[in-house]
Amino acid sequence: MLPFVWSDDCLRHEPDAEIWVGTRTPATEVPARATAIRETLLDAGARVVASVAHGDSALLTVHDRALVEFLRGAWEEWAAADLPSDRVVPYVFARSELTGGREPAAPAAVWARPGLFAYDTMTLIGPGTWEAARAAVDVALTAVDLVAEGEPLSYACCRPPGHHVTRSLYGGSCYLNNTAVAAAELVARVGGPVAVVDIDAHHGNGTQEIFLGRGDVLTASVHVDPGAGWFPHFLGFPAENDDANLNLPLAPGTGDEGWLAAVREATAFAAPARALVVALGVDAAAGDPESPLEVSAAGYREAGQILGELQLPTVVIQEGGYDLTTIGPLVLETLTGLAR
Ligand code: SP5
Ligand code: ZN
Repeated sequence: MLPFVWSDDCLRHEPDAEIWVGTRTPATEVPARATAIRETLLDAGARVVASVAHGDSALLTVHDRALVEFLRGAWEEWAAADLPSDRVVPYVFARSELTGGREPAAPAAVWARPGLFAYDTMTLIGPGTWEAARAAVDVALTAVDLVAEGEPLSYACCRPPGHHVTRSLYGGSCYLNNTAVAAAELVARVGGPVAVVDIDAHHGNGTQEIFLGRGDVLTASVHVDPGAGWFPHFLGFPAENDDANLNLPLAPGTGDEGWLAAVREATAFAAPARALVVALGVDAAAGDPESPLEVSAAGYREAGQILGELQLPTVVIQEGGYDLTTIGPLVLETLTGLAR
């Protein structure tokens, strides 16, 4: 039976809202996503493995210490400042061009600090955000442990997601890059190269940036074309491709056939690897409120099969997927395909 790793602490992040075009809109990355997946997997007979606490060493191989320490203390510092917002949200951004590439000064105002680390206004921090984000890293590392100890396949049922976080910046509903931590740890445990195949509907820009030029982690991402107006907007194009990175942007409305062809291409790119990380977002599915890719449940099962044919030790990390009625079944379909 497939082992899936779980921590109740992943439920502690309740963003409540996203600030989008200056407006407070309801949060899409909610705790019920994880509980819905958990219910479906338990009903299907999967085996739950309790997450084990890990130190920060793997985390600090992929993220700057300054980002980690900011996230660790951000809510406490914000709450103590008695501000009129109940979530940490940036209002100024320390763009490197603003300071001519020099290090920006450490701002005296608490409300200016998020602008050193955030790249959007959608990714709010509140009580429990740090605990959940850090717990998600532990879930991912526990899933790596299972595979390093001989399981052919493990699944990290974690949130908040991570693939949009770069070495030093958070955004896209993500705080710590669980997928990147898992890939880096697999390199250390199994040996490189390790491949990340990201089938979330959005480009895995953070993972791409973290492993750029490293050579020991291959990154491939299948996603809705940012050039058609989709997050992360500035990245995810074929122009970023090289020997170790493959972007496969797809037009809105692509559907199973085109999406699976791209998944096959990404999988072939991953073939030289000794271990595989699947960044599993199920937001490419038809009916998902956050993407227009129109993939079916059968498509997700086939994607799992295609990835499974690599016959590599495989760690699956949960990324996006926002339709609460289908998120569990879509994850189960993918894992079932992978396990065949
Ligand atoms: C991990 C993941 O799937 N992150 C996706 C983040 C992209 N969110 C983009 C949201 C763009 C505007 N949303 C409008 C608000 C509707 N609720
Ligand atoms: Zn996504």
